[in-house]
Amino acid sequence: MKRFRSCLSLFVLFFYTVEIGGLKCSETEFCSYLRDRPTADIYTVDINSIQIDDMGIIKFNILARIGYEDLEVYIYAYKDDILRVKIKEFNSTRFELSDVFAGAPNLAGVSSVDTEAIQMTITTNIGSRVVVKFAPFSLDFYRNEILELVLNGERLFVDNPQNSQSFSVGLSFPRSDHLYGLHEHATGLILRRTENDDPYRMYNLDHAEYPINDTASVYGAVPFIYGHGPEVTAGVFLHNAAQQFVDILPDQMAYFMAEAGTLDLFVFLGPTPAEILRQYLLITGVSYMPPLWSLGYHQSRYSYLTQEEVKDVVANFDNYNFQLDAIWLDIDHTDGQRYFTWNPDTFSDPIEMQNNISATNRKLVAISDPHIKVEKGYSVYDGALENEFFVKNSDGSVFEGRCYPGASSYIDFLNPEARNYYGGRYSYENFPGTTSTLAGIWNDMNEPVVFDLPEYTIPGDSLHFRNVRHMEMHNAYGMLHSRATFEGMMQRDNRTVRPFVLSRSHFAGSQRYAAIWTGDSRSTWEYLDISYAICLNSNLVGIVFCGGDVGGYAGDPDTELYQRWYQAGAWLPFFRAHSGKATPKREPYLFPEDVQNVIRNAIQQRYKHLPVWYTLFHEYIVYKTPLIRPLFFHYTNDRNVFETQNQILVGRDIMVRAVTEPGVDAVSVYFPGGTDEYWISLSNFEVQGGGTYADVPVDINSIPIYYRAGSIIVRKDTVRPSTADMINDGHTLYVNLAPNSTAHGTVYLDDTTSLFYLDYVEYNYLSIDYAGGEVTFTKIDSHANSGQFDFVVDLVVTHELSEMPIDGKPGKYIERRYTTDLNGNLLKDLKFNFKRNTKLSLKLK
Ligand code: NBV
Repeated sequence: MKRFRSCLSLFVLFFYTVEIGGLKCSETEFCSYLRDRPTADIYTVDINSIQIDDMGIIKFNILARIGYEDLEVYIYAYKDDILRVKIKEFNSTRFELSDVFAGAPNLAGVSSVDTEAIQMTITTNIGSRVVVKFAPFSLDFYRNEILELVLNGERLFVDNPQNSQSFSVGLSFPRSDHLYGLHEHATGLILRRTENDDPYRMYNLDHAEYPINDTASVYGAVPFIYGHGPEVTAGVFLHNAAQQFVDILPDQMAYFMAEAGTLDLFVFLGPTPAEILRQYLLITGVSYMPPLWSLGYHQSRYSYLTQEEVKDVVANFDNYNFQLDAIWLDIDHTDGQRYFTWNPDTFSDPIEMQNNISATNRKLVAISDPHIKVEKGYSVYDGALENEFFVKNSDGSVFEGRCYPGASSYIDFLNPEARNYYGGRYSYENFPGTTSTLAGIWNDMNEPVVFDLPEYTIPGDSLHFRNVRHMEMHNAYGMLHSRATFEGMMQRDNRTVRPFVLSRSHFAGSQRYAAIWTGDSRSTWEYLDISYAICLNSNLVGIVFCGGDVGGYAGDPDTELYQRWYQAGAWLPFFRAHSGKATPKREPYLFPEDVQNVIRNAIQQRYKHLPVWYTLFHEYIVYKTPLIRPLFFHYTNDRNVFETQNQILVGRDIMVRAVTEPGVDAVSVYFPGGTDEYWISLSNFEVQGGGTYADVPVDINSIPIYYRAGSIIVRKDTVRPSTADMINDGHTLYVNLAPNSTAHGTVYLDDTTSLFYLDYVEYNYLSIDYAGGEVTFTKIDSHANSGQFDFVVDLVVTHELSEMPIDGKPGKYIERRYTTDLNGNLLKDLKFNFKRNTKLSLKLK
């Protein structure tokens, strides 16, 4: 049997990258049962059971038809137009997740409950209403008299004919044109109808070279969905980490079918996409500021095989003048895939290698997967075994499955002590050969992957902490892995340095700990294109630090695709080139000079806009706005943009049109906004008006980028090898005047690496406003200790509309450059200090 197993795993390994597909609904018991079930009104409200406690939590029972089980319903009204509905059996034994919450949501209370013969109307203290229909049972959610969401009683099934704890619920969004969210899938920005297809699957799996346009699950799952129409946006989060399938049905209905866990729904009443995301992030949290270096360019490969090769790659980036912030180590740096060790032959002096990297101002990121080699004497294994920190089989023995190191056990990240133990492995003492230059960790294979088992993952009946079955928490495993890593790295440096973690598997709440990437793509145009849609969606569900492997993971991109990938990748939040084992080497300096130039420019564009990315991160943390945004996020009532996915907004003011099609000499661009919105092209002096389309000529040297008129874009234009080399550089302000000759922007500054911005409020956040030849800087957070963060401006560039676009003909703008103020002082000598000042201004000459 043993021999058969290992042959099997070799076979599995061989087909590993192409074979993993995942089950269809019809191949899983719970989904085929729930999906084919005819609608039925099973429940009526027991009017005598209605109770409201002191906190304003409403509870009542719903009585089932004969043959079904009665249930209890809880309704909570939270501040900020958030409602919550929990439905479960009396004395429910269902698993209730808790690790997703960033903090306890604040109850808002209820101002009135009006009970009539057929329904009860709950009015919350903030004015939203829930109408509970008694017979048959259903729930209607209103904000400002607009019916935004309906929980359909006829699609509510919480009975357990197979004793499986599965359940289903139908939610419709009556005011929506489209549904969005349910990250992560490769079907594009909008969720498509599935009644003639397979439902969207939410089950984290290693899905290498995932088919595009398929509703199969990929690596992450965030069961959060938006319904958006011109008038209003509503959102729902199913707070449940078990496997789910979701059908998208007529009338904008999402029919959730879950394998296990509790039916626990958060309802967000918006009314805008920005409000929906803010409401969701109030519950699930946001990240710390990332270290600035992590927003730079990353170079990776499976694998850089020796310490010499690593040093050589970094040296070549300098020799060929490519900017770079981090070099990555894939699994081959370890001693036989024993994480927290080094291969003694190929990485014999890791400290010297890190010192060498550090001397160039770069960082190192190393991979660390959750499978732990079964081997007595391997200290990570021994410690976890002794403390019972591994996932167990249903009979209580330690679970073992095959992964890269051979027989492996899996850390039980649901157990806080196991997380602590694992996190502690990252200390300098427990991970010998590491220095602070190893500033980031990459958590891969954390769906988690087990090679020799069905669906390449841990069986559902395996046991976690407190006997929670794996099936109940499966989708949260990777999130908890990255949490352990993040907390371990934070501890390693005694909370003096911001850690950076990249995680492949992710779930609601992952944004607090890790960046994500779009996994094992292929080097084809379709995968470049879909990386935009996937990252737009991840931004919509709050996991904002997202990117794709630049160049594609598997295969060998032709030079056109390769260049386009760099140009597009530079505008996604996480910017890393990575490639698979079998691919030819493709570091940018290996290409002919003309290709190098294009790539160099794309990377430089990224570095020039780093103040924009950094400020956006601060604004994400404070205002809960995503870094990149689909156009409908701001142009909420323009139906032309509801499906746009290769054209994105970076923040509010930069619009990027990725070129994701080969051989084109023009691409179609839509300019959103009303007649008072104008878009200023960065590649020529043209201006386009809101609400128009244009075929914009492109060549290989750049992609269409626009600044919004009325914005101030803060850049650092001096080209330096890495972000650390740019710290003392002054800024360039690009002042894009609106027709009324004003413009506005913001900038955030701090020390770029520590937590002093949080612990000692040491940062500077400025509003920058232009009017009448004068730029005014105003401190936004008056309480911040901003004394050490002088704002230095080397150059001001104004873009002034000189000819308005008419009848599809682009307008023109004039560019002026200012290096001195009105008194003839060089701008770069003026340092705007905010120790005592809250407002300073600069008059331009
Ligand atoms: O660690 C090797 C690879 C990694 O390069 C890739 O980015 C991951 O998505 N990893 C998957 C393991 C499986 C490779 C076939």
